[in-house]
Amino acid sequence: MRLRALTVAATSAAALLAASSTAMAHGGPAYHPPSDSLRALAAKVGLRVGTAVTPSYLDQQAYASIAADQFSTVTPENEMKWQVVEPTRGTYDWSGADRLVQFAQQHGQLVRGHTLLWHNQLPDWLTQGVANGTISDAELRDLLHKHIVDEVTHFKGKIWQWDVANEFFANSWDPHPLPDGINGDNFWVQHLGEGIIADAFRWAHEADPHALLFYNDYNIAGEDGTNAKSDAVYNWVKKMLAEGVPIDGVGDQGHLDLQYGFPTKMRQDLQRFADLGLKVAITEADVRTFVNNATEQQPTDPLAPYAHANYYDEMLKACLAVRDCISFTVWSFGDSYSWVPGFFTGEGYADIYDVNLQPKPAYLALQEQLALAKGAPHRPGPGNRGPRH
Ligand code: 9MR
Repeated sequence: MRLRALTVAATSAAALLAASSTAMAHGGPAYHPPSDSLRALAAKVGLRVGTAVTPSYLDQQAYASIAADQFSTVTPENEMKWQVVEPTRGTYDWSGADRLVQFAQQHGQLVRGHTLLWHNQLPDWLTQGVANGTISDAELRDLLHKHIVDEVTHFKGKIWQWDVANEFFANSWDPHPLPDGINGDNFWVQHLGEGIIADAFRWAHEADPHALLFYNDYNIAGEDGTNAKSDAVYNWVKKMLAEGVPIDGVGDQGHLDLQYGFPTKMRQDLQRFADLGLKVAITEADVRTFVNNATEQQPTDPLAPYAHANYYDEMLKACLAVRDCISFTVWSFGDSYSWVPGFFTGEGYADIYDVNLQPKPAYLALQEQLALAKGAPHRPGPGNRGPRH
């Protein structure tokens, strides 16, 4: 009897250990979100639903609850950017990003790392040093290499997808595109040449061979009407893959604006990236429109909430229609936290929760669409692993 009890105890301890190590590999201890949450519904169709998070806001209970319950992946909105992680040359501050990674692990979430190589939010010491000639281009290259290796190494094993390179391609209004569509005015391209993008992927891959490495940009799923920027990224990424550059995915940011219409090529643009053997993702979804003021963010057009919900719905559908679209991330979830009012005069109402953190029609549209997608034959997911699993 005593022996049997001991055996049972030992067996259940072993089972517990196995269960917890499996859970750890998938992003931390088991967390049980509400069954009608976005993340629970998305799990059934092999999709992660994510949000940008500002780690310091996690002190606010309502914010933290939504972040934990609704989303299965998180992206630090600013806290992994070079300006934040190395404000003083040679002194790292990982505190904000570490806090979010820990939150993610506690809530069974995966992390999108954002972003290693971008022309914005660089530390002043770096841009000033380059401008006044005290940092040469050769030294700049060494500094970038160190930045990428140190950051990827710091978070090694904790990042699901890295946005390695961000926003390198020219828009129709940019004056100096290079022949392949890369923006000739880009800070990094000007100093180190466009080959620096491929190097960044190689360096990141060496530092964490298991992270999925993404190229991330906006207007690359037909949002510019002509599809020219999407074509340029498509041709470039195809060339990079042929050269053996370790690129695993392409992220379309998905910053939409009701005044420009819904980009009808989104699904096919995502699909052709996937057809190259890549993962795809919507990485920074939001839908802005004109509002009464930046505090209340009531749309000036009474029909805007319907169109707003519809754009989110269509964007999610474009992702769901592509089997290798693995995550759909919104760029903050509450209007009072959104970057939009600060960047676009007179616009707002961009997120899926309102300024009081109440779900908007867009939230309900996403919820309904995820519920409807359950069992879609082309999606991976529990009970429906599809031909490629
Ligand atoms: O949302 C971010 C905002 O808080 C920052 O002030 C801004 C600085 O440029 O960057 C915003 O995030 C951007 C992201 O990192 C890359 N794609 C565009 C996003 C919106 O500008």
